[in-house]
Amino acid sequence: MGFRKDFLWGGATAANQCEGAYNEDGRGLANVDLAPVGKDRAAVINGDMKMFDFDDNHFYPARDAIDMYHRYKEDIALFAEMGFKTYRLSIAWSRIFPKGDETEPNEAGLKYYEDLFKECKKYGMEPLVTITHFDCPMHLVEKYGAWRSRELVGFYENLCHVIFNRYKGLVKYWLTFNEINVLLHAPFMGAGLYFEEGEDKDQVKYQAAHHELLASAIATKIAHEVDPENKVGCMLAGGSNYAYTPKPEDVWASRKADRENYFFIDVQSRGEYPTYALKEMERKGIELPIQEGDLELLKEHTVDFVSFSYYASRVQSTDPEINEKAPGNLMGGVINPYLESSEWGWQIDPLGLRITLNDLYDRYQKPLFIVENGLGAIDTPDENGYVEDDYRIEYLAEHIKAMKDAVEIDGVELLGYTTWGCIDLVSAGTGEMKKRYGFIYVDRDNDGNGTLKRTKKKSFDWYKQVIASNGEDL
Ligand code: P53
Repeated sequence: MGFRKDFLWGGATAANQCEGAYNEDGRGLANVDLAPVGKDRAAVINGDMKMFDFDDNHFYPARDAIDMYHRYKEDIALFAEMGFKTYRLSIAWSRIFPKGDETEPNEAGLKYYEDLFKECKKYGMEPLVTITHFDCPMHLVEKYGAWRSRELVGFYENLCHVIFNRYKGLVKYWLTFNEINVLLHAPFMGAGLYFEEGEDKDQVKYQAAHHELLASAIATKIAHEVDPENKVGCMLAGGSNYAYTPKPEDVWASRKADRENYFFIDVQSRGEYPTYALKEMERKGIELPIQEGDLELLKEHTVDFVSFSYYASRVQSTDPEINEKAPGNLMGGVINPYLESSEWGWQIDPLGLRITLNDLYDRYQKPLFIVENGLGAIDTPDENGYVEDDYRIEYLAEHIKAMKDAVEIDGVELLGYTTWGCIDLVSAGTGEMKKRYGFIYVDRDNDGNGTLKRTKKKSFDWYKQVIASNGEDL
């Protein structure tokens, strides 16, 4: 009983939230570099405020982030000390193709990740690589309008050819697009989409979605051709929806909210556009730019496993009186009166993780992988820089128990679990440093001050013991 012997315990990061070195070794500028911390961030990541270059009135935290670009050896050594079996990270597209549409890759960028993967392997850690974690080279944004253009499919295909060949034997687990459904909710961050005045936003988003889905299928195809050992997953911003009451209208609203998310995964995992979505698009006058051969590609190259992030469940209500929105919840929904919230208002629901695992397993019948989960909290180090983060330990322990129930009691097939932000990093939603998820504290604040020194938190030793006991000792 318990977790499988080869269960992949580990942690997760994304290039733009930890690497920094935004203009070193030939790296090109990307959309994610241009999301400032503070009040304008939401408008920028939504594609409503044009931010195609840096200005003096904003602070851009991704530029330097936690400087992992230069410190990855130290950081990976710490992950290894915790006993990580896997480390989820993302490739910065613009390190490999600085503009995105070149034919020849940038060797310095390729070499960087090769060294990093070798460093992981040195400790027996399996890299789990997100090909795009919200990033898109700015040149592709400016010249082609990012994923609204079909040409992006070809540029992404080139990227895949290059990385699958170069990292053959070093990387086996791949994710095509991080939280692909975020495209609908934060389109500039999710897919580089900035909207011109008068544009039909829904049309642009679903058109971009088709291109990403196609690119994902092509990536899966190439990955399998280059190395049959490769395993490719899709990645959903997960968290099942609940009905606020048993009123059928509320139940229906929650089902519809689930489907809006499943839309992408339905295509990536089942290989077909679901009828409910096609009908909805027809009603809204949205046209998918489907060309000959597209549907066959989607059908033939479905993913090997389904991965997702889980922070909270969501609640839908149709009662106009129940309108207090759950804060920080990109996907909308109202507050669940039965749950506690984090300092950022994200509601804490461990059982919701078991529910989400079951929903996804019932729907797709493919192995699952939880690739993000964790608590963003304010940490206060003592005079030695030590953080006693019992709140984080409690959050993670409860969620691990729930996932264990899903495995042991419900029989869900689960490949692994990587906690989000295993080392403190820049928040995607807010751009803050003080929203911390890590087992390792990084001395840096929201304005970019600090020594960047790494210090183990209390949760560091705790997670080490969780991994050593294969999830028994919580
Ligand atoms: P932060 C919400 C908003 C933005 C990105 O989020 C999100 C979510 C959660 O659904 O997705 C993931 O940093 C994302 C990570 C991100 C993490 O959630 O806003 O894949 O890049 O850091 C946590 O607290």
